[in-house]
Amino acid sequence: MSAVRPFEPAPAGTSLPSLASWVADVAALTRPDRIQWCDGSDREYAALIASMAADGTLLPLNPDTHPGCWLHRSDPRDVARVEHLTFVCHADAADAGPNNHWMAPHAAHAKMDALFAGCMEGRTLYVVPYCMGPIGSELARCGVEITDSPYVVANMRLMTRMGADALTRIEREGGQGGTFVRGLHSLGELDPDRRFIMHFPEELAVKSYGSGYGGNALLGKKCHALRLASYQARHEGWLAEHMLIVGIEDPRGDTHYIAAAFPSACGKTNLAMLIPPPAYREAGWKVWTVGDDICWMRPGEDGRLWAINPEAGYFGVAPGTSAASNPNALATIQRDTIYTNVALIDDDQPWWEGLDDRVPALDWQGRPYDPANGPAAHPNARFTVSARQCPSWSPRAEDPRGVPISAIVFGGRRASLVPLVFEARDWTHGVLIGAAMGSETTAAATGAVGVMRRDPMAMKPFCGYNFADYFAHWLSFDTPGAKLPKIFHVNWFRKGDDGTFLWPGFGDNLRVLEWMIGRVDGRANAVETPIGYLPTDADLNLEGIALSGDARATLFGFDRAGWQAELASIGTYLDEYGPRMPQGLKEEQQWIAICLK
Ligand code: OXD
Ligand code: MN
Repeated sequence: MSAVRPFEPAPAGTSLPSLASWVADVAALTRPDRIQWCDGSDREYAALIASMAADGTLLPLNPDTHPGCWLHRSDPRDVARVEHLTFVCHADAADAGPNNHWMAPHAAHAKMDALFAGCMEGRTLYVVPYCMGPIGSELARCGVEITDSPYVVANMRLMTRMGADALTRIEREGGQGGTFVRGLHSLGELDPDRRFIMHFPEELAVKSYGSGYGGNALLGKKCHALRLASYQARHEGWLAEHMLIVGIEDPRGDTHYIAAAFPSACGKTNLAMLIPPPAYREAGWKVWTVGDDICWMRPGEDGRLWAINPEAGYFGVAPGTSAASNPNALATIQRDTIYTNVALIDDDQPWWEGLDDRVPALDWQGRPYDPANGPAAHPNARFTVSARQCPSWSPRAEDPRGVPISAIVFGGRRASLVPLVFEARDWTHGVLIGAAMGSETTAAATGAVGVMRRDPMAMKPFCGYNFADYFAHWLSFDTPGAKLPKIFHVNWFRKGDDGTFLWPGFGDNLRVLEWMIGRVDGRANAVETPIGYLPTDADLNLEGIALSGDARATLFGFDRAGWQAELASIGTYLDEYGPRMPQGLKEEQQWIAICLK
């Protein structure tokens, strides 16, 4: 055992008294050996990487094929988000809603502080100031994460604007009475029985203990940019959403920005980095990636919604990423990338299921690969990389004003019933479509995979307050003078009777986006049905893809009996929220149910 060192108070790494005293209080509780204020420099990143390489936290990958790339192997009990251990601690349980686990703030603080007591002995406490969004943007918001994990610090550097500039903004805003998100994280013992992710929206604070996994530990991402930000956004009149942002440039040079919400591991990164089919490329279509996971939107003076991606990097799912599914992602992660829980080829190249037909040598736990042990890469294996490395990266991602949103897309994995695409009649109908979203669960969270659950706006694990109030907040954007985006629903995952996917997906999804843009510009046709406007197969450009008559009928069809049952189930779901559920949404559901009779 290492000798107990006398505690040294934090050197004043900031001129902001509230930040200095918080760091000192945390240090007094957690008793680290040393405190490091992170400046976000290349030198600091290199030193962090070197220390993790020295103690085996990171393993070097093949420097010829993957320069600057590293592999981290997680504790096998710590590989995904833990929704059952994630709490939203409002003073009043009703404010958290049935969509969240709740604990009273005083009880949650007591529980967490007991875990944090002395937990950093022998470790370094890193103070990580960060900004979510371009540093100079009014839409951006700042936070400080305290962590004892150098892996978290290195990932935060890739995923956020982290370091000295963020600290300057925090100090300036603090001096003007502003505030910042306080995130406290420790790896603890990585014991699942001593693991909790607690959010305190009313205090703009997070306490996360016992996990090093991205969604639980990189506190700028899900904890700040979604759970706390959604709450903050409601009070400040904006939206914090689990959405990608992609720019679609047509052959005339006009770019429409689309925000799309899909549940975790349902292809947001692929859609954000889509490569147009050959004929579209030749015609001059281009795709620009602004963000792949989170979108903050606010009405501008012109009445449109303006959006930023609060993140600066991608924390993407590796399995399934290939030259066919997402060549841009593959090019992005060829260098300067941290891989987590992927397998290795015998020359230390990273590998995962779906990449290619090479045979891995070691699985994600470092064991000689044996198919009897399951997949070589963990199904939720990840890459962390700076967004700027993406060939389709949009310079507008740095625009402090953000980008104007033309269309919002909701979607999930639905093997049956839900057609390829349909359009909401108006904003209220669109909010209902988002509220009713359903999807089959994936490996991004622990628990059963492939079970259909309602995941409104893909925010089920991420909304920091009662969904009923959240839907009311969405509805409130429909004001006189607002020029709101059109709302659509897509389903790339419809299956035929033989269980195979009917729609080719990936680059061909641009055909669907082209129809949406046509609808936004008033050029494309659709048929009105009780569930919204549907294109016929003649309204989309399907040239060059093979779709049988049956596939067309299913993808563009509308099954009245099936939708009657779906609307009844949506009604039951909305009722779970009791009288807080906005009447306007219930009336919309009832109206569609009547139209379906
Ligand atoms: C993610 C997730 O990591 O949604 O983006 O789980
Ligand atoms: Mn996500």
